[in-house]
Amino acid sequence: MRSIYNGHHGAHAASKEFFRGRLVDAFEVPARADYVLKALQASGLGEILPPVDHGRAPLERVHAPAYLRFIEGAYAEWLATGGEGEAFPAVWPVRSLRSDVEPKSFAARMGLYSMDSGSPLTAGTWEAAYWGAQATLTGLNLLLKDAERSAYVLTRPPGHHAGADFFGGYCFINNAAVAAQAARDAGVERVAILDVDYHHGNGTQAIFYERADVFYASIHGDPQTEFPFFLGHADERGAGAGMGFNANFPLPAGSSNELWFEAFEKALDQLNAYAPGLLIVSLGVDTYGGDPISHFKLDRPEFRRMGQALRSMQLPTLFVQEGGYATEAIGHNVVAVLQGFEDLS
Ligand code: SP5
Ligand code: ZN
Repeated sequence: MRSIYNGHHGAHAASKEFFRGRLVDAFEVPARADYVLKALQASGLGEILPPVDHGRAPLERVHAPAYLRFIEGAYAEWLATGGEGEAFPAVWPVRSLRSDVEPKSFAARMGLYSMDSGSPLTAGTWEAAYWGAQATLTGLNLLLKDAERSAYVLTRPPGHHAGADFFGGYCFINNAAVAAQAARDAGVERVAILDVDYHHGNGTQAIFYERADVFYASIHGDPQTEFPFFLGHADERGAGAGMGFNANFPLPAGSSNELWFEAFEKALDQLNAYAPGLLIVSLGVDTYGGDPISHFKLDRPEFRRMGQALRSMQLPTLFVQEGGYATEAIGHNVVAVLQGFEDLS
């Protein structure tokens, strides 16, 4: 399996994030990808390629152009308005407030275009996120143009919490959604997205919620207690034409591996029944027992088993890196999934 490595990821380097009203050390750090790269190189899984630039158009198929322009210029605005260090929002247009008028105030636009205060925006956020999307499109092309069976996209910041016009949960551009839309635009009739990150991919779900051509399924910590809190319940099954093409499997924090795989198999069954032409895996490995911010218990053997089960779907499969915060272990966990998929030992 070949990989695409977003060599620009280090441009997005936050040192702190807000948690319980204080700045704590950031969890989503460049070392995450550095460790995965090291493990990939040692694994002998296959070539590691740089991204090809596909331009802005495929990003605008998913994200509002005004949102992308905002992210691109936000850090310069932050500095120009007297901001120092990493940029955070502090005010949001929640219920009864208007989000259809874009305010002039930078602070107000930070809120308009975000969902949390835990996702620092830095000088190189746009560069890293832009090239992450390009890396994902490059990986997709290995499947669509070169007819490869699978590819892995090593990138950060992650993507699945980012909506059409907001950032949050460490995510700015929704790489999996960009790839799914690009696959549709290239003629793939039905695209399946399977999100195995510990957190529900609220952005991905929302982007495709009313559509029948992209099926989103996710196994994640119950939003009653786990981020992103406000989406990811089992009764969210899609709307309008998309009814029946969204499947959530929330599990209580602390759930056993047995429960996790039970839900995972149910998700695979639903995706199989959908008969997709392509599978995109939002590959977060924050389901790892040693993850510092999550509460499932998977370990190497389970990650390998996950990869083996994904192979049994017999679909062209694009793995896109999402979360995973046990920095030194991430690489081994990712490689275990990919080796399971390749059925290598
Ligand atoms: C892509 C992804 O996995 N995003 C996750 C975003 C989670 N944001 C909330 C983090 C809360 C951090 N809690 C720290 C607890 C330390 N004891
Ligand atoms: Zn996560």
